[in-house]
Amino acid sequence: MTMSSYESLTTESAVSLVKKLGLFAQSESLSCQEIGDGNLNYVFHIIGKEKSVIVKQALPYAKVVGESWPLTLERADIENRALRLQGKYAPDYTPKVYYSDKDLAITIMEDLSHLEIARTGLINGEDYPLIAEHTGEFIARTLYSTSDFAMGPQEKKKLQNTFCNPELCDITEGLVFTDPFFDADTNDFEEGLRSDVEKIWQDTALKLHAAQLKRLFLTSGDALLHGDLHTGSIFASARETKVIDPEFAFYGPFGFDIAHFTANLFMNALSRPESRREPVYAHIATVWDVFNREFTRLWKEDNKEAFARTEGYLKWLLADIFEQATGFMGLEMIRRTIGLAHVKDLDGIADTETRLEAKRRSLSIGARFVKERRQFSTADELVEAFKEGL
Ligand code: SR1
Ligand code: MG
Repeated sequence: MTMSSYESLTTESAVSLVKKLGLFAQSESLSCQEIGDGNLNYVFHIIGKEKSVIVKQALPYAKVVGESWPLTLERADIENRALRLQGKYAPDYTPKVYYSDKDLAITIMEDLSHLEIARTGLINGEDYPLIAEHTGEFIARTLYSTSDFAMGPQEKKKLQNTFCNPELCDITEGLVFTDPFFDADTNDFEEGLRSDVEKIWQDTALKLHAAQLKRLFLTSGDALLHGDLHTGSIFASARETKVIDPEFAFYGPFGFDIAHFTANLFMNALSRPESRREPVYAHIATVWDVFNREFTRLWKEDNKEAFARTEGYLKWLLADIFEQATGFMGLEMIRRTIGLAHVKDLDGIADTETRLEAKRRSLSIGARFVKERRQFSTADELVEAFKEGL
């Protein structure tokens, strides 16, 4: 079915649509609720007698700001195509797509409501013992499989051309890489942090590092990234992990996705009492171990690069990915603290002084990761530096 023009769905029209598509019988009584709590989209949860689905629709503006921030509907198509590719390379960790419509900007997919958004669970004290292993496999497989090494440069460039995503990249370039370092209108921070924030605006060395990392984001095209892999983009349980929402997908630097996952884990650690932080630290070590192991396995199994067996090449590449990821991780911690889009882990700390202290730690540790990224070479060293910064 194609519709020539966009219309935003309501709970009623979402139900009509899934019936019209034959996903449910016309006569079936369905319940439908809009459950989207992200920054950009509508998410309808439709439940029938024997099955349920999710209908996700992109809005022509950023929900987090309102209609004054228009946003391309093209992102729904990017998300749908990214989900299908991620489903090919990491099927265990990707929701199934049943239907998509470019004009309506919708994707109808597997209902994951038996799982919980990992950010919510982590805030409520869940540890999700397999989340880091699964996410490490997801990142290594999706990145390696869409890189020059797996696809060869010609095929990769053809795919890269179809994932340009300029508007969503512009959001990241502004909100993550630029605005927090200037007195920009998009910034949003508590008055109690003003002197810490002004220090960032005056920190020329930090700004130079941010500029270098931004350039890497602007110019590298290593692999098809998820592009927004924070803990709110993961559904989890004790046994299962599903990575959702790849609307920011584009060809970017290898280190970006793992950086966002680990930054959001560190910010969750800041929200926990000391006695509950170890499982989060263990996730940071595990995701790096698994990423390195899986990337190495795929590299050795199938590689189109003539230099693949050249002594030292893989080792150098993994070290380079770690260095850039450490910098991206620090930038994500800074922007989630003082930029437009915050995290509930920090904002949800009820006591004002404790919350401000946690946010100060997020800024100072984040800045250290950015500036000293070349000095770290293992996840354990990152955890040690984090502890030193507490
Ligand atoms: C206007 S969108 C704000 C943030 O939400 C998304 O999840 C991305 O992280 C983006 O930076
Ligand atoms: Mg999202």
